[in-house]
Parts: sequence; structure tokens; C-alpha cells
Amino acid sequence: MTMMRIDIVSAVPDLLESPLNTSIVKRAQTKGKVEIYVHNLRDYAYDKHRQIDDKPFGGGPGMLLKPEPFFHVIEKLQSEREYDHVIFMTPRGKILNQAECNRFSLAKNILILAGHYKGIDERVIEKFVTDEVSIGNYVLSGGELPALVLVDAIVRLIPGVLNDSESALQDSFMDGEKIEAPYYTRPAEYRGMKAPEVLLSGHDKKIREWKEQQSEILTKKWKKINRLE
Ligand code: 6GU
Repeated sequence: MTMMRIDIVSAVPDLLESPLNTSIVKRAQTKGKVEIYVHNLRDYAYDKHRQIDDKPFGGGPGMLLKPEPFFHVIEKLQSEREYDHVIFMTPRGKILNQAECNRFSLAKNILILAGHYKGIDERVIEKFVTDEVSIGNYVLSGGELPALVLVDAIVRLIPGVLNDSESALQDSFMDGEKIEAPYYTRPAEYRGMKAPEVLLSGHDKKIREWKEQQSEILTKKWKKINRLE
């Protein structure tokens, strides 16, 4: 199996450390399924004050990330390998869904740019970015948490990352946009609330039919609360 490489450029790299070094994403790296490198934007600011942000031309509130540090780090990385995707995390991007995650999971090399403050100089996007990705219609303080969401969603799709019990194949959304049936475990009755009898019956066909029916009900509800039909 060929290994995936993900590079992430950030002005706040500390935000990324623990999520990338915990749980399944960490295990994927230990298993040699993916290499993830975090690059501190400030390390590529070569002026005297190592300045990474500045006021936007034309006025307005907030600060922008300057173009030079991005050009420096991206050009260095692109001189070392070819990236299948250079992804900029931004609320103006295409809203992430499972199909996009599946597409990204086929890549060999992915470069993710996380903005902060008001955003980044547009020339960085024009010059390098192949995909602009949002994680939903709400505003976050920076692209770091979205980058982590994207990395998790991609990494768990790499063959050999999940074990059988974690298998992604049955997840909600993997099979079109279908929500899974609810789950129960022991105790069979808790504070007067019973797990559905059929799940304890050992009757395979009935269990399958129940799950199918529950999945249909939840999928209808989900479409309604998300105004999808
Ligand atoms: Cl990718 N970035 C920011 N700053 N906010 C967001 C987002 C991204 N996706 C949803 N909200």
C-alpha cells in the first residue's frame, strides 16, 4: 500500500497538535498509513519582525495573513513533491460532504492551508489553491478546526486505518445519504427504559428488517430537519 502525505500550513500550529496525535488519526500515522506534517507560517516570514499579518488594503476591520510567508512555504513544499490538492479552508468554499472526502482520500499528497484573522491575501488563493472547502454555514475563528475535521474524515477512509469493528462501510452517509438505525448495549433495561426486544431476539432476519425500517424513519426525519426535501 502506498502511503498518503498531508501537509498543513497554519499560523496557530498548536491548535493542531493534540487532535492529530490522538486516537484514530494518531494510529493511522503509527501504522504507516499516513504522514502528517504541520508547518508554522511564522517560520516562513523572513522579514526582520517575522510579520505574518497586516491591515487589509481599502480598510475594514481585522488583519489579513500576508502573501509572502504562504508563497515561501508552498513553493518549498511544491519543489519537493507534487500535490494532488492544495486545499484552502474557508467559509466561502464548497461545503464538505462524504463524496468530497471520498475523492480526497484517493490522493497521494494533500496540502491544506488554514487561514486565521480575516483571511489570507487573495493572491495566495489565485496562485496555488485547487479546492476551497467549508465545513458548514457558520463562522469559525480560523481554518484550523475545519482542517482537523477534513483530515479526520479523509484519514479514516484510507484502507487499513480502521479495523473491522470500526469499518467505515456501514457508516451513515457512506451508502448515499442514509442514517443508521439507533444502537443499544447492556443493560437491556436501564432506569425503566428497555432496549428494543427484537435486538435481543437473536432473530437475524427480523433484526435486519428492524434496522432497515429504523434507518428509513431516521433518514426521513434527517431530510426534514435539514430541509433537503
Ligand atoms: Cl473552512 N473556515 C472558517 N473560518 N469558518 C468556517 C469554515 C472554514 N467552515 C465553516 N465555517
